[in-house]
Amino acid sequence: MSKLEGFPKDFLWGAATSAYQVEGAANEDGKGLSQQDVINTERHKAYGFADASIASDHYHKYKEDIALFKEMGFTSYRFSIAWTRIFPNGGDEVNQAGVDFYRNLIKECKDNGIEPIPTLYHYDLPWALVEKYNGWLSREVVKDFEIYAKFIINEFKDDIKYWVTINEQSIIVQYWTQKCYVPEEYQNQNQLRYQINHHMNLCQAIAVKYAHEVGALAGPALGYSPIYARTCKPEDQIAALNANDLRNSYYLDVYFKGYYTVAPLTYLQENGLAPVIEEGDEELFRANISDFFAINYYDSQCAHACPEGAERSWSGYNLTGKKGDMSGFETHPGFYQMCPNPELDTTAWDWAIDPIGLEYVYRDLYTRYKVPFMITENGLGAYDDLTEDGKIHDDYRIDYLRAHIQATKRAMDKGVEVLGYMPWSALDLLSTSNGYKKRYGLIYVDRTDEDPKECKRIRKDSFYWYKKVIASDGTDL
Ligand code: BGP
Repeated sequence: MSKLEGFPKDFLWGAATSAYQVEGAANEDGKGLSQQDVINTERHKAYGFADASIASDHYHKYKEDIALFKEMGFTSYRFSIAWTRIFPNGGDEVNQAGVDFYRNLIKECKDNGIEPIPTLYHYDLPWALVEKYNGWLSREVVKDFEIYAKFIINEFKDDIKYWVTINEQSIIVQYWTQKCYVPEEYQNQNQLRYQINHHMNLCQAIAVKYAHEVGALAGPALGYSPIYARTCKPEDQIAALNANDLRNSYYLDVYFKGYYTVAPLTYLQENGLAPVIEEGDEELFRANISDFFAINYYDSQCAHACPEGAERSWSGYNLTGKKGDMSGFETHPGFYQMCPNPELDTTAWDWAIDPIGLEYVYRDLYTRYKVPFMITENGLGAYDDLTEDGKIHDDYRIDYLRAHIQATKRAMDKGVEVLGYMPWSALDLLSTSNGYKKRYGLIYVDRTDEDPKECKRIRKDSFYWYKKVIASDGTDL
């Protein structure tokens, strides 16, 4: 087979955002509070990060933003729908203004030749459901999600071809109190991490079912990092396999094969961490297999063997943006321990930079699952400086994106099916872990954590670069 010259003509070039991180207008037009409105006000403010009330003001500026996307040549835009705009309190009482907002957003995309790719759920559960039954901790959430998913998929059945179901379940398990509101009395019950994930698996299968009923395609977005062994010692290789099984395959096997991967499930059972699975749950998974895999790729990870006697711990954070300030590494005694990779450079927040890791992911997963991929996140979180003459010279971001586009091309040249590339993020937005200090956008949003100012949009150097990339079908990198 001859190598593709550029990317295919119908390749979906674009970028991504999520509702609570970009929209703002948190209390406008009938929107209900989401758990992220509360988490960001209560906890993140303590670190000096902005909350979600204004964010990047996309709610009011979406037309201006889509005009900028068109200028870059986007043919796709991945955004998420805020459940609380549609059903402010969960349940079934529709807020028409919320439906209208997304109808207008979708129309604006289509009028500008941009394929709208919505995510159903990106961390922002209605707060009313947390108050009612502790949100994701309870299986009751599945009924509310079903009402929401069925409604919205039907509402936009004529406009949406690809539905991204749930964003980053594996990251939710890792960082459960940041991504879900977990009342303090439950925060030491780690089995609940996997129970929440099980409830999400049921929701994601239900979303796939409704998407299929209207002839659309659906797939999950998972934060996916390949895991290397720290050394070639057999003990470290097994540890890396264990980590890969628990942090990656445990999710993908449910989405694409309809069952939980046996080794990690056994490990969870032996350690009192396994979810309660009811009769019929796995049948639901098997009846509703996803069509594509939406990959959120930022970094690769590394693991080594871990003695039985070690203390269990979960993934740490770097809240300062100073290299080496990571608060800890996930440790599962007798199974694996995560660690930095001595071979790779990192971002200021300790995320390993590894474009070859993306090529590895494509190749490995295409061999194992043979489904099409789309990149729904990929990007470099960095401090950006606005120069006195109003420019952002983000050559570091261009280098990062270029290398990952090249990795995508190498995988496609080996026959891997990739539908599109939507890096994180279209414009600067509220980072889930670091407010506005850490930026990802192709478009600069002129605000700080402390001062939202006017949220003026400024084209970064990466904006002009990406425009050229798209115009040349990915040949002018
Ligand atoms: C992913 C999320 C996004 C996004 C990104 C960067 O996990 O899906 O919502 O924010 O990571 O992470 P952060 O904002 O923590 O830097």
